[in-house]
Formats: sequence, structure tokens, C-alpha cells
Amino acid sequence: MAVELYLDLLSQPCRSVLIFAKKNNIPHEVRNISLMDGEQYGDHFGKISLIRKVPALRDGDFSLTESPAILLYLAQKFQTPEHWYPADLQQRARINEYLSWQHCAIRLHGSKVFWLKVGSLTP
Ligand SMILES: N[C@@H](CCC(=O)N[C@@H](CS)C(=O)NCC(=O)O)C(=O)O
Repeated sequence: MAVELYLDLLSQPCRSVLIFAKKNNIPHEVRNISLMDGEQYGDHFGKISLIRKVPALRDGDFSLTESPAILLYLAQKFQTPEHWYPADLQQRARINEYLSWQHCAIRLHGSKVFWLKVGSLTP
């Protein structure tokens, strides 16, 4: 059964989830949530993501947010090739280390650049 991915492709974490699903031929259906149109505040999406942020995943009755958690869920559920999430404990820990680090490092500053650019486009 295909997992549902709730995404807005303006969002970097959403793009990472979609690229990962596509690269690994993971059966998925994209549900577009337009952040600019405020669709994250809709009743239906509130049931998928309590924090009303994308990306979010739905797999049957199971819902999940946070791109690192979604990526790891997909890697384990669909048993993606070893290089994505190695079975070796220490190699796996290195992946977990990076996913934890990027949040407050690359990603935080990347989103500032995004908002500066978007802000400069609006009157
Ligand atoms: N740490 C989260 C970040 C989620 C996040 O901040 N999503 C933003 C888009 S990049 C969002 O949905 N914002 C909507 C809002 O704040 O109303 C992840 O990696 O998934």
C-alpha cells in the first residue's frame, strides 16, 4: 500500500522526503498542502499533523511528522539499500548524528535565506 506524503515543495524538508521516496521507488501518493494558502490549518491536515507542519506521512492509521523521522521510517519499512541506513550500529549512529545536527545547523540557516528571499519578493 502506498504511503501518503503531505508536502509543499517550497519546503526543503518536504523535498528531501520526496527525493528519498522517488530514489528508492517507494510507493507513495503526494498530497499537496499549500503553506502560502494556509492549508496546514485545515481540519483534515490537523488530524495528520498535530503541529500543522509539513512534511507529514500517513501510512494506514499511522501518522508521522519531522523529516528525519519520516526518512528513517521509510528506510526501515521499505528496506532501502544498505548505504542509506546501514545495519552496522556505529554507521547507523553516524547517520542519526547527522540528521540530529542538520536541524539546528544547515537547515535553520537555510530557512532564514528562504524567508529573506521570499520577503524581498513581496511589496
Ligand atoms: N523539523 C521539521 C520542520 C518542519 C517545518 O518547519 N515545516 C515548515 C515548512 S519547511 C512548515 O510546515 N511550516 C508551516 C507553518 O509553520 O505554518 C522537519 O524537518 O520536518
